[in-house]
Amino acid sequence: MEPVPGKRGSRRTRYDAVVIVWRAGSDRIECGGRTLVMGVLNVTPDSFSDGGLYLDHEAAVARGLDMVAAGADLLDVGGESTRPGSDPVPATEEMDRVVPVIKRLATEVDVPISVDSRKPQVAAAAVEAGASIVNDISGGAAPGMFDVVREAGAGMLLMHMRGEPRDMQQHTDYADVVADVREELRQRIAAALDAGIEPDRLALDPGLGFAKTFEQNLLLMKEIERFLELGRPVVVGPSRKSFIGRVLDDAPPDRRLEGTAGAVAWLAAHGAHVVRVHDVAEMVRVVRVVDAIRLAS
Ligand code: PMM
Repeated sequence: MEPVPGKRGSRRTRYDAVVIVWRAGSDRIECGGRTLVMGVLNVTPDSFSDGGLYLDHEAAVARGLDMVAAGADLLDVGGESTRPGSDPVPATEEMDRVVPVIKRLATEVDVPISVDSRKPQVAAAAVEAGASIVNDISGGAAPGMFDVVREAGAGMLLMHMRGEPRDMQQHTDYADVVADVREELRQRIAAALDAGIEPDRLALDPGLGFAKTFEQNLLLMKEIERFLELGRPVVVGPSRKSFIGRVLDDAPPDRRLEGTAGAVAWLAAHGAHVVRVHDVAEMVRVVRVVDAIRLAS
């Protein structure tokens, strides 16, 4: 059935019941039915909301298993904090953090695993260890990253960012944030296709909090439907981010659960295919209710 572009008030909207398959290794991830939940597993000492909790490999694997038991559809394993102002971690250290965890999880869970990394060496080692998706916050900027993805037949999540985590908050000058981020993502898709990656391996993320001001984060969420026009699965990561804290009178990361639920509910209701979250059990329950309403007929 053809979606009806932008027709408010009609029974069909431009986003419901349009299924897109995201291929990643031998995984086929169906996007466009119920909202999928990607659980965040940061094996880092310093991530903004869960840094230090899962640096120990056993604790990280246990957390991954818990998230799957709580209903995570995907797991995203990262070994480098990318909070604003953070410095890069050497590739060897990042690999030491994520590879053993991915290796263990890949044998113990059925859900696709992504590696959250900008480094081709880390991505290659992670895919070898059993990850089927490369989640790259730089949208594949590093030379060789697209080659790793193509050769492995991996899926790729292209996130929008400008600059580096160290200086990204100095690159928030947009004429029209939604149009500009969408256009810059379109260019990253074109670059990935030029490098020989198959189109159905790609998914997109507007990169909340990465080179975005408070208002820009809100606008990107408000207009999330416009990213669906790029024709690939849309992943969004609002979880515990500072714009939620700012709305809630400067609530710290551990007091942003309900705010995250509000953002997740909005995104699920407006067609985001995947939400990337820390609080999997709670957000699975949020999207189940939103989806029951959205998909009612
Ligand atoms: N946010 C963080 C890290 N990686 N990857 C994607 N695709 N989207 C995001 O919004 C995103 C990301 C920020 O840190 P966190 O791992 O603590 O959420």
